[in-house]
Amino acid sequence: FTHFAWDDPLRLDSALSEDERAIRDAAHAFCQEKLFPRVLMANRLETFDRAIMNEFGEMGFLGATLEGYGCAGVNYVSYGLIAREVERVDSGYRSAFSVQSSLVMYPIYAFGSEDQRQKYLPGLRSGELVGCFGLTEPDAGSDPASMRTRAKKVDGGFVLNGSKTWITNAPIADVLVVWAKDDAGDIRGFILERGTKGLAQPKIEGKFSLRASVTGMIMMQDVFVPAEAMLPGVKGLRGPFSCLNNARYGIAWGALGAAEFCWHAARDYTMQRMMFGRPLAATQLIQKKLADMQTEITLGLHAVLRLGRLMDAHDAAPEMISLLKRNNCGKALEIARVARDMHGGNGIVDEYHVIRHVMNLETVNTYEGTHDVHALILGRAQTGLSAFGG
Ligand code: TGC
Ligand code: FAD
Repeated sequence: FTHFAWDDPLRLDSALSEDERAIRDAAHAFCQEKLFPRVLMANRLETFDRAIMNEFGEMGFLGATLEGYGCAGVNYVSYGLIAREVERVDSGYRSAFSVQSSLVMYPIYAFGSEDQRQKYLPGLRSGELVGCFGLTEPDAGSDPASMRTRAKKVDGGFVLNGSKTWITNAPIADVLVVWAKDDAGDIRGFILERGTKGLAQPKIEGKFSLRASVTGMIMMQDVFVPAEAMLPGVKGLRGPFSCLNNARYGIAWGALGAAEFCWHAARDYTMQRMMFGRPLAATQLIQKKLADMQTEITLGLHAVLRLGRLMDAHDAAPEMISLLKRNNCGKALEIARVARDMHGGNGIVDEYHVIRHVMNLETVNTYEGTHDVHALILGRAQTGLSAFGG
């Protein structure tokens, strides 16, 4: 037998290519040196530093899996490794990265016209433009098929009416990918631009989760867009769900980055903390908790690496993504809560960072399909029976 590395028990490192390791290491260094120092105050003051989008662009993170238009063209495993490093710092920063990449650039790339790609992708790639993705509505969250936003055909284009809520980056977005039903009742994607008459992008205040990410609404009152603003390449729920497949995959990696931070913090803290005359880490209960964290994170990472390999081989099904989005977010949230407990009273202070991850992971467990909605997707896949509606 060879050496056992406690922090990489099943050798994820050796399952990566040289390029993937280099991308991971560069992402780790950037996130620790540039993002980590500003997250405490950003979270405390509920602010998002817009310059981070340009820095992501300089690092080649934005739309990294896309080919051309200045994008890096890396594989899905690398995309996941970047998400893990960004979320090791903060889920809100990973949100900004994944919305821009998977929910804004991807649909323009996959379903847009060549003119739309040329117009938007270079600016989104560099971070000069910020995008957002409007699917959820006040009365249509888990069930986007029941959306009320309408795009009415008029001379030369469409008029959009409706509202979207809980939209990451909406208040700072220059480019808004909005999903609406057309006159035939089919869901279509539209690219809206900031400043268009009738369009408002208010901020949602008072979040106790993802405070370092800006979240808002998209209000549309008789917003006219030319016919060329519609994404020509997709019709129906397949459009937004195709984007969600990629974003959910990234979240399955990212949530484990947050979990790893909490695990390492709990280990370090309990090694130092003396209670009853010995380090907390010398007690059986604490060691069991550390072993559970190590086990779940290791299993989750190897599972998501397998999924990444399948995605790179164009051999992945959406249910595989549901399985790991659900499991890894749920496990990460549980690990963060236990790590918070292991820090005792200090665990509620933001300077220890664990409570911030606990609060963030509540959102991560909810958005992009809640934990229970993904259970229903998996239940339907194994029984053939849909438990969603009536
Ligand atoms: P259903 O009958 O299942 O499907 C309707 C049509 O869509 C197709 N489809 C998919 N296509 C590609 N990928 C997938 N994952 C797909 N899932 C479904 C399907 O084939 C069908 O196509 P067609 O051509 O036959 O019409 O539709 P349903 O209405 O029964 O769906 C049920 C359910 C619950 C699975 C679905 O509504 C769902 O997933 N709900 C969750 C909603 C959600 O995830 N919202 C996310 C909003 S965006 C967000 O949260 C961003 S946060 C980002 C951040 O800050 O990081
Ligand atoms: P609901 O759908 O009302 O669900 C409430 C509860 O009911 C959940 O526990 C759910 O699991 C449960 N439930 C729902 N249906 C069933 C059922 N059939 N059976 C049993 N239980 C059920 N959306 C976007 O479009 N773009 C974004 O950029 C975006 N960013 C977000 C950022 C943040 C910070 C947050 C909090 C949300 C964001 N969302 C975004 C919205 C997110 O996707 C939704 O919140 C999520 O899909 C759940 O919808 P809901 O909040 O309306 O909850």
